[in-house]
Amino acid sequence: MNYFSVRMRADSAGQHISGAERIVREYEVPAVCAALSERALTHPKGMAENTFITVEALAESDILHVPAVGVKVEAVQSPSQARDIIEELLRPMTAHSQVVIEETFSARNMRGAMLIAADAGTRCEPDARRGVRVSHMDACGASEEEFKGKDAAREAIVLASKVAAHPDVLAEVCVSDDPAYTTGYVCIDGTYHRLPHIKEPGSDEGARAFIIKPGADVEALIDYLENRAVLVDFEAEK
Ligand code: WAQ
Ligand code: MG
Repeated sequence: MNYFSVRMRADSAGQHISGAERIVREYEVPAVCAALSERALTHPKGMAENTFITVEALAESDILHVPAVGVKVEAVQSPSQARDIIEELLRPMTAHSQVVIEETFSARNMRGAMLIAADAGTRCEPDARRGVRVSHMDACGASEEEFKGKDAAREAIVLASKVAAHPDVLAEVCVSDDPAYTTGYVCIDGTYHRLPHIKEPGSDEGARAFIIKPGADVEALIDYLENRAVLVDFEAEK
């Protein structure tokens, strides 16, 4: 049986509102399209004016399986404490952890993630306003039940697992752009460190940054992040 990649992106007046990516079986395609169009219409950032849904067949042989990252919940009481923990986690990977934090908390309305070189602390994605959108991934064997509505944490773990599986990514920092969603994470060394209270409720902060190994082939990395179909194995967790 074939798999299909289903991708949604939605905007209003040129501003990114929502996006989602799934890999599902043929019989799930109509329900997933319906759920994603509803998500764009009921998004906390506002009802999307334009929603684009793309459905593409995938050959099973094109799909790479990767393990899910482990999850550790950090004890965090405040945004300033969250920043201290991010700093501490990133320190072994880059001398520019403050730059990473500054960039991640000051970006707004990006569709994708920024790429930051660990050695230079500089941005290296071709379109700094858009960033790089990780796509073509899903949880392996995840039921519709588990994805009712938006399970932000589970989707984030899927994305972080695809990203972490590439040898040129050293770490990821994520802050949701949903003003009501104040839990973010740092993923490093195969562990997803959940950080409650990463931002104040009501804040429009929100972005992702991937910290990239010195000498990485950035073009090949972007091709993997955008186009490689990846299923994340959660079996071991259940
Ligand atoms: N690829 C790259 N960057 C993305 C993608 C993607 N597919 N989706 C979102 N981003 C970037 C973009 O800059 C957004 O502005 C930012 O991330 C935040 O996106 O364990 O919901 O969809 O509870 O708001 C974290 C869950 C949820 C923590 C993160 O991100 C937890 C979330 P959002
Ligand atoms: Mg969002």
